[in-house]
Amino acid sequence: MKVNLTKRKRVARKSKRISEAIDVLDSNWKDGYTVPSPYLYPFQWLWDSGFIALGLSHYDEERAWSEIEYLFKGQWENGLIPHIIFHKESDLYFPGPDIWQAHHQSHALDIPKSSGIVQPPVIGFILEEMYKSATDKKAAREKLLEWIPKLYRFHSYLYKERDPNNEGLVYIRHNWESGLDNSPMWDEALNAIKIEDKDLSSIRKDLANIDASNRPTNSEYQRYLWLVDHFKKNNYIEYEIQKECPFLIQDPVTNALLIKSNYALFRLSVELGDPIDEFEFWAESGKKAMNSKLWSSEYSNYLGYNLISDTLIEESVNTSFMAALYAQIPSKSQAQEIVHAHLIPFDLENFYLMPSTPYYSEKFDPKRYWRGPVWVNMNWMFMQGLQSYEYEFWADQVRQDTFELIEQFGIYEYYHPKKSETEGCGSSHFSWTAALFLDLLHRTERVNIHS
Ligand code: 9WN
Repeated sequence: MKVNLTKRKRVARKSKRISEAIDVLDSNWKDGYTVPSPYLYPFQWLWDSGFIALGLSHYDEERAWSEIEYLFKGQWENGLIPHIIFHKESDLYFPGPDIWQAHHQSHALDIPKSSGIVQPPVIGFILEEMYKSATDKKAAREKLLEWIPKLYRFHSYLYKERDPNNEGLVYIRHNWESGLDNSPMWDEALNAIKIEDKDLSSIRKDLANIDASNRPTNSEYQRYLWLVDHFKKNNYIEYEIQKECPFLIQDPVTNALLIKSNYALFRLSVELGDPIDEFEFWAESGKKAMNSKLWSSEYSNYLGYNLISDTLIEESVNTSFMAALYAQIPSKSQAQEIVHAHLIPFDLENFYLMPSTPYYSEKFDPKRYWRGPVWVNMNWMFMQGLQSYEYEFWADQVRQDTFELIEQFGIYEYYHPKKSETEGCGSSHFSWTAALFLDLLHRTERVNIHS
């Protein structure tokens, strides 16, 4: 009897969250695209829109396609798809277009204005998912025919301009490009930037709504802006930026997701009858390079590589193996090492899977952004990665924890991982959490989503 009641309560809570998730996506919709958060992130973001489009595709395909189309509206002449597109004005976010000043560059667009950096290239594998579930395959094929060449230009830009030694691995030149903004992986490179201390609290907009303990620190933010300034001074010309950029890092997450997208785009190009072999070539060489250059058997993980100091970054964070498993980069035996090192000893009783930074790390900070909290997009990748290597038990644990966090604490940007202290952190009404919650329900429980 008790079991039934509990189950009934859970079902009620789940269906309440489903309608909340749809409300979040509806209210963050801006006539063509979705903002990640109504008050913290009021523009269109690259990898957010990928996850959001996938969630939308389960109940409003038209909006899902539009989400992607709006990203391409911001694509630069050199192929770069910016991490933020400022379609409409808003003074809720810093740094806005006036700080980036990217629209003055010959290879950028005047309208829409945008930032001048990228974010993880997720759109390739998102499009494959959307194509699989599309109800009107003919219309979907038409979109793909138009968009695959655009993604080809984006990936070509990455390999041509950001792989100076032709290794099959692209670099990021700003921590924001990784999507994992203040991960401890970036500390070493950022700390090498010498700055004069200046208080940014009056210009930062994030601190107006979010507790400072959840966000990057003042000195981190100063360094983020130093890099933006360096790009501006070099007119966003890649080879000029490279010359004196203190932050050039081969990041495991960016590369894993790029490889995943390359494989997906190769398969889609075959499906359309016009195979683009370069996608497969990039995917294969990237995979090899990740396993030879970035894999560390000491940490049973992929590490970042700092091209300035020419060393591996000795900072093993969970997000790296989560994305690598999703992209099926590790061999079976490497996957086994990952599970043995990071999951078998995991303290399931006290922590939710999977903190972004290990809870035993000195750098672990359970509320601060990418230095500890659980993020739904990373869990979503991790669960599928574990499934693909047939670690069903662990995949199920990740699935259950993700549902429990959302159902119990609400639709937040990220979550404090310690069970005795868990709460939703960062922004409430966060779009990708809502979208991937819907996708997970559809994917794992075959729930039909209706708006
Ligand atoms: C900078 C929008 C973005 C996410 C990133 C997340 C955060 C921005 C910020 O918000 O970054 O791009 O101002 O903190 O770290 O992953 O895409 O949701």
